[in-house]
Amino acid sequence: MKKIVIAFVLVSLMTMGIVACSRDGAPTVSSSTSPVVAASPTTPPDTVHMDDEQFVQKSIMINKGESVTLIDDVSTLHVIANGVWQSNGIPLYQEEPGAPSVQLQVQDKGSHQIGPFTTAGTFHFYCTVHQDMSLTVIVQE
Ligand SMILES: [Cu+2]
Repeated sequence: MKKIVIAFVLVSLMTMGIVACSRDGAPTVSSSTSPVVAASPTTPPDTVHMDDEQFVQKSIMINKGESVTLIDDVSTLHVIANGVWQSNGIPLYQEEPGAPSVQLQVQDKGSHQIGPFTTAGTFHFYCTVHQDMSLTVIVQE
């Protein structure tokens, strides 16, 4: 009988310890996710993420003079250049008038800025490694 009581007390103490720990952690968590920063705590504006073989979004709209930050969410290598993947599966390198010249590698969860875009218009970029991985940047006046 004594052993059972001791075991019960031990379990109770352990449970209390866990509850105490989680209570200690709670205020820290809630303060770090305050409404002020909740809008976009990790993603600055004008950011496009990339997964294994695609831009997570196909297009982005920015204002003239701004740049776009490409973020590689995985370790996959992406080689970004001016141009598009055509519907026949063949890439077309084309540097559109007014577009910043882009020829860059992003890998290992790194990030890279393209721009600034100093001319209003619609500009196309593609990944030379992954078929159909294309991004359209729309620059507003
Ligand atoms: Cu790619």
